[in-house]
Amino acid sequence: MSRRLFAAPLAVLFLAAPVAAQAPATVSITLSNFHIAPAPIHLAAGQPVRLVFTNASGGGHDFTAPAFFANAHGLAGPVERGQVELAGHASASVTLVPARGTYKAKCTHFAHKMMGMSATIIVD
Ligand SMILES: [Cu+2]
Repeated sequence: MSRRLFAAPLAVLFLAAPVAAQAPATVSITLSNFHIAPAPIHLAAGQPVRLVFTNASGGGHDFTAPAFFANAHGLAGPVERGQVELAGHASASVTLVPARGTYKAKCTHFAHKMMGMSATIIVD
């Protein structure tokens, strides 16, 4: 058997490894009574990112941004109908590649947006 047959698959593994090992940047988003931080949420277009949502309060909140999640690629995590639901003191992690644009985010629990739970997501 020639050496060339072994060399080709090894070269592919070698080239693929650095890309696979590259972890996405982490951006922390905190929900509390009655605030979403940071505001605005600033992300880089086309760059994979891990969003870590933390509910700092005892009551439930959600992070609702249907257009933001619908336009993103490679979404992985507990997003249902454009929404991440967080019970008191819960956290959740969502990985995605955001698409360029400006999006609105809010909490849809009764009157929470009115009390301050909204944010703008700027992807550029
Ligand atoms: Cu809320």
